[in-house]
Amino acid sequence: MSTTHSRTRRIRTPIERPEGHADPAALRWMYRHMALARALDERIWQLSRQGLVPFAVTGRGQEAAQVGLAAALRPGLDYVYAYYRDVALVLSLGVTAEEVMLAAFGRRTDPFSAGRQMPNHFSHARWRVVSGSSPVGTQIPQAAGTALGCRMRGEEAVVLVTFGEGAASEGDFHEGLNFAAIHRLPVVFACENNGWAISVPQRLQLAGPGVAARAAAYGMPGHVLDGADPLAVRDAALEAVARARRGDGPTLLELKVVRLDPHTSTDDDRTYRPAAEREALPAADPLPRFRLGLVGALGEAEVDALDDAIAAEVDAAMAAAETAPEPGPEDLLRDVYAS
Ligand SMILES: Cc1ncc(C[n+]2csc(CCOP(=O)(O)OP(=O)(O)O)c2C)c(N)n1
Repeated sequence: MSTTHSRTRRIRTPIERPEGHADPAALRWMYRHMALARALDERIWQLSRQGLVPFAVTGRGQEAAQVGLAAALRPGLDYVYAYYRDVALVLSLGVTAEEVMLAAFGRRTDPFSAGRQMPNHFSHARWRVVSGSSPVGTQIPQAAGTALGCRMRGEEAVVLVTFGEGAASEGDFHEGLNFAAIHRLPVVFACENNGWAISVPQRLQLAGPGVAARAAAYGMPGHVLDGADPLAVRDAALEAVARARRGDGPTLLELKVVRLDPHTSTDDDRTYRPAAEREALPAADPLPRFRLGLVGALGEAEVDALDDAIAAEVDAAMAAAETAPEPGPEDLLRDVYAS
């Protein structure tokens, strides 16, 4: 399948195509963003426990699925509606560790919202990460609308929108998918299904076989994927993106992932998550598994060096964010109203 377009050839997709699964540069790129997201999440969680940042929500366990999605996009040309667990996704697009830290600390130079939004409400004009709202699922019809806008303007962009399986129970899900399918809009709907919506397990969220099974009713392809396998996710996302760019319409992907942490830093999942499930989480963690494969491809020394560089990057990001200025009253309405 070819996804190269003459009009956009100057844009380099993070993972050059066509290429084999074992391409070391692609594996290294994936690991770097998975591990950087993990290290950032863990540091921000610690900072929340120390009272230095107000709140933390992590994507731990979902990183592999996210780098797989990002690998199929053209950063800066395609639009992305990321949700609050998508640290690895936005880092893979070009957002920096420092920018994520600035948002965690709520600083004026936080590019997502100048310190006015909750952490992980990603928004970045350069990388076309579109501002989202906290009500879950609202991004889904917005993504369909953006795709319609792209078509009306003659832009070749594809829109990726991510959300949890809990958000897929909102009416917004139906409206967004139905509209996008009818108008064959270039959208990739990606449900990162971690089995929980705060304390609500999947069995109390949906009675059918899963989220992707609904795709047939909308008249679009739906695929269930192992979200711990970034290469499988990338390949499915490439197919979905190619279909969207051809004008054949949207695709629904359901990526089975795990949520390694409580819902947020203000949640205690021991109150509702069975002990057996919590104990089984480390074995389902995609990161050590992927690291093992990378050591096989690159050697231990190179992967260790990569880990060291990531740790240093997180230290530097934290130091820069800690000393960055707070927003002031004059920032309150910045970018809120058109002048
Ligand atoms: C419309 C709406 N209802 C409830 C909430 C409170 N809330 C925030 S996150 C969340 C869970 C969403 O679960 P899911 O979509 O599965 O994503 P996950 O957090 O598991 O990744 C809920 C209920 C909200 N933000 N918006």
